[in-house]
Amino acid sequence: MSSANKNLSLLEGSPVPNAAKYKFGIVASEWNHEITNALKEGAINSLLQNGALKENIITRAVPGSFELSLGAQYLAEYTDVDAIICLGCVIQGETRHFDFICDAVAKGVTDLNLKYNKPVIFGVLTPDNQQQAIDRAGGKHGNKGDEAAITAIKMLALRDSF
Ligand code: DLZ
Repeated sequence: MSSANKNLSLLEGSPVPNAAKYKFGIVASEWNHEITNALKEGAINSLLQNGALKENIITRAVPGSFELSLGAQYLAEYTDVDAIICLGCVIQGETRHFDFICDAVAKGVTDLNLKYNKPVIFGVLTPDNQQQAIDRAGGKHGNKGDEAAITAIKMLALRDSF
């Protein structure tokens, strides 16, 4: 997500495996909801386009990106999803709040991957401003929710390759 020029959904790479047999959880932040709703739509559309069944996609909301880790943990603990996609948008502000939230959610999500041995995808935008967020939520740099969904599918196929 760091490069302005990269749009994973358009990049050439390995083909996206079929997702029909997998269950997905999506947890999205209500902060910057116009952005996170667009990310969620992108993720859901991408899952469906790659074969996932609508009934195998569970979505939940959390108040802010800081809460994404616990929301994802609830999904891992209380449901049988194979992978979880965390979607948020933290816009750089004038205080260090941005750093605390980003650091916390990045660490929380990383820990959940290892704790549950499941893909927990970091679909959190960390733009400098609203326009950069719009550009990455269905705008000129694609939809990072779409990328997060493809990452989840590819990680599940990787697991199944062992
Ligand atoms: C408090 C806060 C601020 C200032 N900015 C954002 C933001 O840009 N994006 C986001 O997802 N959440 C933000 N929050 C809310 C925190 O994530 C969290 O919900 C609160 O600190 C309560 O734990």
